Amino acid sequence: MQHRRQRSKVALSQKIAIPADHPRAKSLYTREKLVDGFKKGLVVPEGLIAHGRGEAFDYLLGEKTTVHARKAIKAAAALLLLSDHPVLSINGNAAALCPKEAVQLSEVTGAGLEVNLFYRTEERESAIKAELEKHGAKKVLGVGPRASARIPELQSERRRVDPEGIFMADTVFVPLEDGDRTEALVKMGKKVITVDLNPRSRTAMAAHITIVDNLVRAMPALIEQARMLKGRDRKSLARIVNRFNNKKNLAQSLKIIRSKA
Ligand code: PTJ
Repeated sequence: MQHRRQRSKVALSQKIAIPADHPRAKSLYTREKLVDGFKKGLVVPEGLIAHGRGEAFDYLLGEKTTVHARKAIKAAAALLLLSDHPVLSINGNAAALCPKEAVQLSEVTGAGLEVNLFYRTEERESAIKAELEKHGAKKVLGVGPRASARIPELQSERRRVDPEGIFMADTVFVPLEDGDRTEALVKMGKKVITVDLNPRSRTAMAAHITIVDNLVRAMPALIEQARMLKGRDRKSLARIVNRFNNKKNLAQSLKIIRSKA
């Protein structure tokens, strides 16, 4: 197992292999994935900065999935399963950090996969689509002329969405998102789930369910929860969602961060 991990690290970084027993090995490995994604044209330089900001919060959270994040993950899995037309919105960082998990989550929950970029270029759209397809995606929405619908009152490139995807979705999963679009999606009447290490970001506060956790830990946990909850009746799933209080959950995550800062 260790041997396999070492090998993949070497493959990711042409510079040096990260020693598996390094105290910050996981964090360094995640960085390498992003740098690799940057070199492949998936991630923008700004995405590297955004990740650094996330790392600071993660450090204060103890770099582990908290009990509060677990509650949010359970509620998010239940909501995705309850939704008629859920869509996972994939940006550059998400494509670099967890392409396989994005495809798996879409398969377990029946959610669509849509490329949506703040720094949108045709090259990046195609590179992200290809990355998702490499990991098994059969249909990728929001690329090229498909992104023909517009989110009202939004000026950034994130406004361009697929009429068969985010535009008609009842629930949108938006990891590492900017506040403007989250607020616009909520205004459109959609349920919004996010993963954001900053519990004070506008996205974290505007979403219905915010998972305050690192995307690289949250995604596998979300897939596991969705697998466990799949098959439960709608009443039981709705109870899980209704019991979740995002405001309270964010306050609890913030309390942990404050206690360490
Ligand atoms: O690929 P594009 O063009 O769509 O651009 C993507 C970025 C990430 C550059 C863009 O969405 C952006 O600028 O994001 P922000 O506004 O910096 O927000 C990113 C949020 O995600 C911040 O609150 C970070 O703390 C948080 N974050 C960063 N890395 C992670 C994270 N949250 C969870 N897991 C992470 N790995």
